[in-house]
Amino acid sequence: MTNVHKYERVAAKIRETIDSTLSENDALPSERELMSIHGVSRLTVRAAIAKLVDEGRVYNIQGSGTYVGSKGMFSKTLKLTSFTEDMTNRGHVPSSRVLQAARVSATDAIARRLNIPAGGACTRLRRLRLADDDPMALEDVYLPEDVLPLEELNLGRSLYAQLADRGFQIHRAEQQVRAMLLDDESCGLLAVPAGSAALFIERISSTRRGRIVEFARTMYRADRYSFQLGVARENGES
Ligand code: 16G
Repeated sequence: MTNVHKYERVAAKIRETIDSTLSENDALPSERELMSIHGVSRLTVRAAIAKLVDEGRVYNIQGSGTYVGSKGMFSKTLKLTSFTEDMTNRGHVPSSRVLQAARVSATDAIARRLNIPAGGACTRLRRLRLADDDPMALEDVYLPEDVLPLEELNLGRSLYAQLADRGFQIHRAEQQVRAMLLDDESCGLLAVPAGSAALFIERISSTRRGRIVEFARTMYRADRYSFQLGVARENGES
């Protein structure tokens, strides 16, 4: 059996333990204990934990250990992923309700972000994004028309998969994260009480060659999403 299968098997066992016996913020057994419980190497334990961190199931505190994350919460990491990938990695079924798909002229603000002339043609796609039929996020995406014209947009398919097929594999993104109050319409769509807050992420994504291919604004339900990021001191600081 290869290592890949082994760490996934260990991750599945740890998931079962979390679901059946542990609560939020409880500590997982130490690395050494997990090695002996599952009869695997440190490397395999680390790979299993890394997978669970990615899934938002657990979080690490350096020098202390690994702890159970909030149940029912999705933790977004710094990995560049699509909604479809995020949800499938966590074992949920993603779907979307299309609220708008249109050809629009870029306002100054949108044009600046996409690095196209003001008034330039864009494809706009607004979707309610769901996991297992539960509303999770409201997403409004603008793409330069030559990247993905409306006539070629497949509304039922992952946007990133379509971009990759067209040779626009997303390589990096600039993101801004902030809190935002949702208006009544958005609260209705997301099935949250009026006046609820959202975790708001703006993303400008580009290809390896530096071509900007999307400007996306996503409002995540604040009761279901957190944002996980590692921070470190610059070299030389203590
Ligand atoms: C994510 C991206 C969004 C992208 C979408 C594509 C963030 C903050 N945003 O929601 O920029 O347009 O995925 O999803 O992660 P899709 O490939 O499932 O259609």
